Amino acid sequence: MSKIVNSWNDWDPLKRVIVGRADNSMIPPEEPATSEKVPVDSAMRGMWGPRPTETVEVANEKLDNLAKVLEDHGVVVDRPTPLQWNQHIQTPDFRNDSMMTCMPPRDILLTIGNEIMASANSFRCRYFEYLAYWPLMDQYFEEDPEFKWTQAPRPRLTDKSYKHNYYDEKITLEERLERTANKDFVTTEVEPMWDAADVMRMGKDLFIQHGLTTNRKAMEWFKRYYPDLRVHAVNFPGDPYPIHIDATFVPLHEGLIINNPHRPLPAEQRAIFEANDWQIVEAAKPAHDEPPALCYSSVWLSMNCLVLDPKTVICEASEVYQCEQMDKLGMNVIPVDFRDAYPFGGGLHCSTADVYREGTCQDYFPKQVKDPTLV
Ligand code: DAV
Repeated sequence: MSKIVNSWNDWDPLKRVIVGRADNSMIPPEEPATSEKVPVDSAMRGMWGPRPTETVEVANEKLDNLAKVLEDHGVVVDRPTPLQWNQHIQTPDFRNDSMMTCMPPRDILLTIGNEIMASANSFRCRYFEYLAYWPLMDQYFEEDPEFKWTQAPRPRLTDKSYKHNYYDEKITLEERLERTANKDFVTTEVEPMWDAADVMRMGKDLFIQHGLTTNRKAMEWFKRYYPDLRVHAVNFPGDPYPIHIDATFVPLHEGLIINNPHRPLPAEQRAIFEANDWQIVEAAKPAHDEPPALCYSSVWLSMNCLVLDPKTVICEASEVYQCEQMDKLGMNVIPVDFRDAYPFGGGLHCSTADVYREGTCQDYFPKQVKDPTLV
C-alpha cells in the first residue's frame, strides 16, 4: 500500500496524472446549458452527432504523445475508460440524446490533498462522464489507504436549473459582455453546480470562477465542505463565454500568475494578490486567429499549459508567443503539438487531471487584507 493521491496546487512537481481519451467523442445535442456556451457564429451551432473518426484518431495520437512526453519526464500516466458516449441518458428529471467525451478530465475531477472529487457539472450531456474515471478511482482506493473517493452532490438539472430565454442570437457582443460583467449567467441558483476546471487550487485558497458553468451556490457549498480552506469568488468581465478558469488566470509557480489580457481580473478583486506580492502578468497573445474546426474553446487555449514543476511547463508547440513568454519568465518550456486535440475539450491543462504532486498545503496568502472575493 502506498500513497497515490496528493495535490494542493497546479505547480508543485507532478508525479502522477490522468490524461484523457477522445474515443467515441460526440458533439452533444443542444440543451439549456450548452446552447449558451456555443458561440453564436460557431459552425457547431445546431449540429450534433459523433465526431468524424479521422479527427478522433488524430486527437488520440496527440493525447498518446502527451502521455509519452509526461512519462519521459518521470510522470506516471493513467488513462480513463471511455464509454459509448452516443448513448442517450435519462434520469428522473431529464433526458438527453447523447453524452460527450472523456477527453478533458480537468472538468470532472478536482484533486484537493488526498481527495479526488467528481464535480457537479451543469451540462446534462456530462452527467455520467465521471463513470469513465471510476475504474481509476477504484484502483487508487484499493492501493492508497488514505485516498478519499468523493462525489459532490449531484445536481438534478431540471429546467429550474437554467434561465430560459437566456440564449438569444440577436444579442450583441457588448450586451453579452454587459451581462457577464453583471454576473448574469445561464445557470440559476437552485442547486450547487460546478465544473472542476473553474476551481484554481492554491494550497489554503481556492479561487473559483463564477460563470456559465459554476454558480454562487457551489461556492457556498465549497466553503462549508472545506472549512479549513478560504474560498474566493472571482469573475472576469471581459469574457463573453466565461467557462473554466484555465484559459484566463493561470499560475506558473508561487508568486506568478498569467492573466488573459482580454479578461483581466478586476482591480477590486486584486487585493489579496497585491498584499502578498503575487505578480499578475498579461499572457502573450495567441498565435492563431481562430480556434480549430468544431472547437468549443477560444484561441486562448494558448495559455492552457501544464506546469510540471515550478521551473518547467508544457506549452502547445504552435503557440510561439506563449512559449517565448514562458521562457522569458524563466521557465523551461517543453513544446508539445496538441492543437488537433483542442476540439475534443480543450488544451494541455484541460486534458489532464492531477493525481500526485509533491508538496503540502501551504498558505500562499498569509497577509490577510479586506478581500471582496472571499465567500
Ligand atoms: O477560453 O474558451 C476554455 C477552457 C476549456 N477548459 C476558453 C476557455
